Amino acid sequence: ILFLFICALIIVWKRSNRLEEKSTPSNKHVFRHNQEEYVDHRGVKVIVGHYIGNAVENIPNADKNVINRNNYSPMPDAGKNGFPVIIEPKDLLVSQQIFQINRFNLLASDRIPLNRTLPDVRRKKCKFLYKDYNSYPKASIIIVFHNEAWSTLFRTVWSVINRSPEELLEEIILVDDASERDFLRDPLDEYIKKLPVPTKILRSKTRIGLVHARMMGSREAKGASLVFLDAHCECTIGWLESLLAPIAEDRTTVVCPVIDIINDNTFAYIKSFELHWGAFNWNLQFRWYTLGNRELQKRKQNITRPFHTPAMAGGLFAISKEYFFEIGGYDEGMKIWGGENLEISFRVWQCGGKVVIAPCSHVGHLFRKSSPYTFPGGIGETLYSNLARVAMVWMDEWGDFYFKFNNEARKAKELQDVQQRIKLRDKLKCQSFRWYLENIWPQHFFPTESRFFGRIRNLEKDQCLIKPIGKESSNQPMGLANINICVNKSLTVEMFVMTEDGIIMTDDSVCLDAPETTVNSLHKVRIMACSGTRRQRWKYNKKTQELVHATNGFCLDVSSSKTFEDGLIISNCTGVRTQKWILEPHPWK
Ligand code: UD2
Ligand code: MN
Repeated sequence: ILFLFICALIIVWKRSNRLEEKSTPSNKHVFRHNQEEYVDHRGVKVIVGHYIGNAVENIPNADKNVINRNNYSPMPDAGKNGFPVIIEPKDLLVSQQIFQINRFNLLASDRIPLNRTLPDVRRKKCKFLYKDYNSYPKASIIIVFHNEAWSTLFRTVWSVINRSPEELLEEIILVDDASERDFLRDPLDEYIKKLPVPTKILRSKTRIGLVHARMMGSREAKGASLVFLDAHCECTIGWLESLLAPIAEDRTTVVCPVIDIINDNTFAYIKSFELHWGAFNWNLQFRWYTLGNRELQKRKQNITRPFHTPAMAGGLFAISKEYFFEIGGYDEGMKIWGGENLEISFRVWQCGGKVVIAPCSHVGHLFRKSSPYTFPGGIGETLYSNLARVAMVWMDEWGDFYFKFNNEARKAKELQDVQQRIKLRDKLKCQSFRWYLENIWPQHFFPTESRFFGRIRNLEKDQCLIKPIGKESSNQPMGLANINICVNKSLTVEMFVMTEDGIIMTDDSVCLDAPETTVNSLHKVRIMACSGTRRQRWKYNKKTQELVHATNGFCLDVSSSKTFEDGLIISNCTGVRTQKWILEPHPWK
């Protein structure tokens, strides 16, 4: 029986993969769950990444009646305490079909009670902190949605109601961004009347996107602080007081929770790494990066204290209402989805505030691999116009860098009018992007005037250092560094930055890494998460054209062994041509 069961599972799993493939749009802007794994210098697997969704116009295999019905049908113990929901084989096919509606396992979600329990995932010390409710600004919780499922939306709402101190909850504001589902209208209106916390619903007749929807909610809010949530979150105990306390201390602090993961298939609640901060890569995609050594040491001294983050993920944060409007709310030139998280992060930092992550506040978010809704105007056009606005208003020279390597954004740029936002920047007397990079994110991997930026070419092979990309890189154990034919175009995968301290790095905060001590004189060179440690330091000798590992004096070399052809190694410096490198600068502005 067990054997048959396993066979059934395998068959269904295979089918599900096929279903997924079929539903991937052939749109040229397909954005994947852009998650990559690296093994860092300690041998710990590090996942950097964030996805930007891919929209589909139609929902394959899904019955329109199913879409339009609220099928919430709780089973008392399903998903209890954050455990995964197991779908029996007989229901698997149905669950896969309706997966397409919201791009998560709706069948599983509909079985989990709206008030399911969740574990207390905080560090023990957190439990004794944040008790001074009277001094914290009361919160208006703002949840915007477009075509959200009933069960995820109201599990968000109930997690707020059940796990927030009553004294701190002013109200809940739901903003419906032109949803097309009937159950989100009258049934919802009736339902929220009965909730124990004042809850209202605002509706937009036309699709306005999340920035405008959040602005709509903010303008109506009565609380001294605004707390934004996506419509598929679950808050855990202690989440709200630890978000509000830093605002009471300094009203210009914008506070994000640690974002835990709700699995899109099983709805299991998974605690995520606290040792991350939010930033972005050369394409302005938001990414989580591991903290460097110095940062880690600082954190260890007080692990409950909110720590700085260069950028926020976007969906989940608390801010003083007064301060939110003072610094210009959101950029209302932004459409539908994307980019607003970087815009508000840059603006807050550059204009005198700060963005922090409160380690005692844990909120689960349902991460999806693709986006279920349409992007009127096209997904690429929407996202790139939003990002173009960010670059034009806030990034100065690094905006030019972004446009240089990003054709779509460069096209979108022409259509943007950002005068109002530039005026705002002047009015608030904000700092430059250089200031931001130097002071808020000194570990950044962008080019500067004092760094080399360009190709690193091997003299013997006439090949260039290349960043492992795509799937191949994750199959390659430990991200081995490689060289490849130098392309004549400006390809970012061939671009490297070498800092004054000899760190050779590239996009997504990955660095050229080799062991400090070597037993024998042949060692593979890897691409790993930048750690700021000595094993990632190199010296370029202009005269001999050698790239020497700073700690052991070995030279960067190209392997000629059959099993590791064209892979990079360090070996005894002998003056051979495979150890000679040309640093070919590339104009980045
Ligand atoms: C992330 C953020 C999200 C937002 C986005 C970039 C987290 C956990 N989530 O993507 O909040 O910052 O990056 O823009 O950090 N929505 C509307 N109208 C629309 C589109 C979306 O109301 O036209 C709602 C949607 O129903 C959801 C929220 O906006 O409640 C965020 O959208 P998402 O969940 O698709 O974004 P996500 O989590 O992929
Ligand atoms: Mn979301």
